[in-house]
Amino acid sequence: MTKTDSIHQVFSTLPASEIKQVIERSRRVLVASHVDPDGDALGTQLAFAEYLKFMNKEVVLVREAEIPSKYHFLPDVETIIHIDSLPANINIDTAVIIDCPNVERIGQASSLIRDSVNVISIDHHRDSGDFGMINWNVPESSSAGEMIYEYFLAVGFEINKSVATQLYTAILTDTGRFRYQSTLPRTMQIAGELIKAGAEPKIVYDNVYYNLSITTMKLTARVLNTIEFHQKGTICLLTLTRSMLNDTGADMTESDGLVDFTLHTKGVVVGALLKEQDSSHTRVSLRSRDGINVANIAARFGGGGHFNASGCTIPTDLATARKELLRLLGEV
Ligand SMILES: [Mn+2]
Repeated sequence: MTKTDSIHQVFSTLPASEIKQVIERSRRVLVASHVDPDGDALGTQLAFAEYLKFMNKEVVLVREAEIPSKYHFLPDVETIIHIDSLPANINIDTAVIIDCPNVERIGQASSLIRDSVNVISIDHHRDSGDFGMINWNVPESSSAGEMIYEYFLAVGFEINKSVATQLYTAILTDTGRFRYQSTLPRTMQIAGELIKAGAEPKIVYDNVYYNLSITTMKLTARVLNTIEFHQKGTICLLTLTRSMLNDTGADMTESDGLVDFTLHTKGVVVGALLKEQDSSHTRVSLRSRDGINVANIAARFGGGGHFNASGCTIPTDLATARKELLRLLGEV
């Protein structure tokens, strides 16, 4: 398959008229995505809701966690209501589930899906299951955002500035800022069309990536200050201690993404961030490139993940965990 073939892949499997027919027959539609929402989940949920409103449908958007503040700029994000605030007897007849390989991923909202509900699944995960009456899955697609764009194009839904912003955010974040291999010519064409329709790249980018809190930046500075290189500069280690959290006022969630700094250096093929949980637990996040499998390393400590990104917990204090990890990495 050449890179330009992906568009055919998406279109050849797109059940646009089937999806549209189910929606036309519906009265009240739930649009759900995975718990711990990311840009792709939130952007596509909101964009699809706009389309449903255009189709004169009642829309139910739910969440069970807080929406990360970097996504608060998304148009209409406040229309996603907490599951506890939903009327108890709300009856939906259709559920559109986006970016989820199985129905459990939507969390508590799955309790709204009774047997009579028509389920439409739109997803791009490799391990996606057929749990709906319509299952549209394109693992080659960069993002659910890209798939929703193709659907809107197929049914002739005109994209306004809000929808363009929502879908652009979905694609930008799920491609790692247009960096992952899933970024194909078609991905960039769609991004271009979304800019034409009103998405503002700088505004989206600044909100998502250049909007960190002072505590996060202070924690980043402290963690970067611990940088070590081993094995002739092929291994990079970063360390986060409990006292760094105390000193900066940051919490552990603010360490998200710090491990990625380990691969910023030329020559480094394995990176690890060691996070002190307590005196007998150390959390380790691992990253790799050049065909090195860090899922194996995480598995040695009962963890798991992907070939190039994994994690585990070592049941020792920080100093011992560091030694154990370096010994194992020395054998790679
Ligand atoms: Mn996604």
